[in-house]
Amino acid sequence: MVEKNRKYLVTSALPYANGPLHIGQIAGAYLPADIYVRYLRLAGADVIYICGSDEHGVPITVVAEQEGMTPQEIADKYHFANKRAFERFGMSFDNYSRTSLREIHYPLAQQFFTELNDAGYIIVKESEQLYCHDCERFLPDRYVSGKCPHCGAEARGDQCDECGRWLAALELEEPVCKVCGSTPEPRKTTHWYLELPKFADWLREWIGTKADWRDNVRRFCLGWIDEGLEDRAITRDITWGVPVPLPEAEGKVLYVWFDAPIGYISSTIEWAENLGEPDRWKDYWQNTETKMVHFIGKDNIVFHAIVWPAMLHGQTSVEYVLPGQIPANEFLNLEGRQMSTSNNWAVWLDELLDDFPADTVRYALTANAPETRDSDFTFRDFGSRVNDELADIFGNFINRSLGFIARYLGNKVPEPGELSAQDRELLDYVSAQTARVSELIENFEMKNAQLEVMNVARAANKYYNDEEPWARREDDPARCGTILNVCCRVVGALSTAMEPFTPFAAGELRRMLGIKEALSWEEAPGYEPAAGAELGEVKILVQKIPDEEIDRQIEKLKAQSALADDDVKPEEVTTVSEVNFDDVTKLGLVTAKVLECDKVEGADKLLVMKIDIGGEERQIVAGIAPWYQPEELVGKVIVVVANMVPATIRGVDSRGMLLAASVGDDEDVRVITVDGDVPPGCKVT
Ligand code: B3M
Ligand code: ZN
Repeated sequence: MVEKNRKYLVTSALPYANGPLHIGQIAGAYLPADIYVRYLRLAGADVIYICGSDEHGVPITVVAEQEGMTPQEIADKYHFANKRAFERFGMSFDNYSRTSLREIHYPLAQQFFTELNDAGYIIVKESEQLYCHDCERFLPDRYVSGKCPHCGAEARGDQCDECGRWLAALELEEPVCKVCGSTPEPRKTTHWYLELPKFADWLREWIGTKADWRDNVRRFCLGWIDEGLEDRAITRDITWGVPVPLPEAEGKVLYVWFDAPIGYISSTIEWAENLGEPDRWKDYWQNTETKMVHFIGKDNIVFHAIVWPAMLHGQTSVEYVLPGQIPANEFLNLEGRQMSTSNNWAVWLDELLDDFPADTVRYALTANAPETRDSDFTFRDFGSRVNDELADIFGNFINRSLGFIARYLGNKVPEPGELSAQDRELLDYVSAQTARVSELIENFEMKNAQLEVMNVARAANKYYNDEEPWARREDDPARCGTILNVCCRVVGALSTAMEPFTPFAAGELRRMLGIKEALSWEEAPGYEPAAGAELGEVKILVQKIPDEEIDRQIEKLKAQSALADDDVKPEEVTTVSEVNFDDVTKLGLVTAKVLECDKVEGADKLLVMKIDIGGEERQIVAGIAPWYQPEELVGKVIVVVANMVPATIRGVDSRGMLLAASVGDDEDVRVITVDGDVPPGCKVT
């Protein structure tokens, strides 16, 4: 239930102003937040929705160097472009600011630093940083790439996208300067470090109270704290950013992840100033009763759930509100592969909106939202979501019911007679669904929420079919009028229920019904239009997308991408149905050590191996001979399904199955091995 005497402060991650927005970002941190906020407003909550561009640090300077512009020019270019794209998409920010806002953001970020420093949470250390001799400069963050020391994936100097860890450039294995390609070397420099270990106990206790956080966020944080928090450098040797407010730190700026979240506050201050009530921001930020909700993608969890709360907690002059919820979404893939801006394997929001109405994009992204696991956007799925669901179910109901009134009933809301059991059943369902949708949205289940709203439109279509108003028009006009009156009520309810998801269509519904101000969440299900009121002109609500248009989009994506044609096989994307935790544990996955391995005579694909699964020896057969010599596997710790039904393969007994990754169409097959020194027989989940 929305708490009406409480303030809500909702944010979406501040996107870097270093490139256009793609739909993966939108599905993760923006659209779900906009749904939440639009709902809260309709439900009567006191809510502000804050965002802005993240304009500092290496993410900006790297692109500036690539494009031969100054960092400020890059920030200007993408700040305004992204702001505009968000507007076209129907994002309803109360304020969209930027962190290069000198008058507000700089002093506030510096104050955060100073207070933490004065309170003894910051320590200055001389340490080695990577330095490029050819470029004659230090290489912070994204100026370096190399291998992640934790998972071995190719990582940037600030973070590993693969395992989500926050890294220091110096930790990378085989580092390379991204500017000139040479190998950088460590050199001494001085930096200021946030002493995270001092917050560990407090953080553990605080996160312990967050029983309602999503599992992925809680587990990730507690894991991080248990691994042991480290001091983290919060200054950098570059010139673009907020200067470190210490005379001895000349030439250094605050690390972008230090100043970025403070941007949430400075954006709120700007909002208050624009309102002419400059202190109004304090009602939200300096109020521990505020419910603060940060929508982010999963790669930003550590900064929002660990570093940022520590920064807020460490302030001494005021008590700030702490994050109440951090709905972190998983990633959206594209046509079966990871979205990649460097390979141009991405769909840019602005370009998509040139070709399709915002509501269709919003609908399809929510229907396929990466809420609890990664999901996949495909253009075919986009087409069928729009055509078979949004147009055929929602659009169709509106069109046929209001169209009927326009054609046969003088385009006026008909007089209702006594309501039948069927009428009441439908209207009760609308009420019950409205309540259900509230619950889902408040639980950040936007995908299910949208599905339940669509179920209202489904039920309304069925009602319309069953009641057959067209068949009663001549011999029972009163009943016909009642049916259409009931339909108008449902259209009214939908004009509010659809508002968070498809705000443009919702506005159209209001226009057709002559509703000036959106109906509140509370009043919408009981909406009764005034009989005799004239309706607006009925227009088709959702245009279908022709197949050729979908083909064109797929071709365009292939053509723009730097990937080889063969790598792009959109039609072959396999989608798997969702499983729950129990399904996974049923598998009986354990680690196993390969003791012996041999070819199977007369079967050129098979290898037979003796494995140790923890005090028990087993024989298994695996079809991996084309890709492995037997001796390569001996001694490796692999993962097997230990509870496979026993089988005899080419006359050889097999009691288990090993896991392997198939690259391409079995062009290569790689056996899954275990990172680190793990004994056989460990449970794998
Ligand atoms: N700019 C990373 C990102 O755009 C970063 C978020 C800042 S939120 C305070 O994903
Ligand atoms: Zn990693």
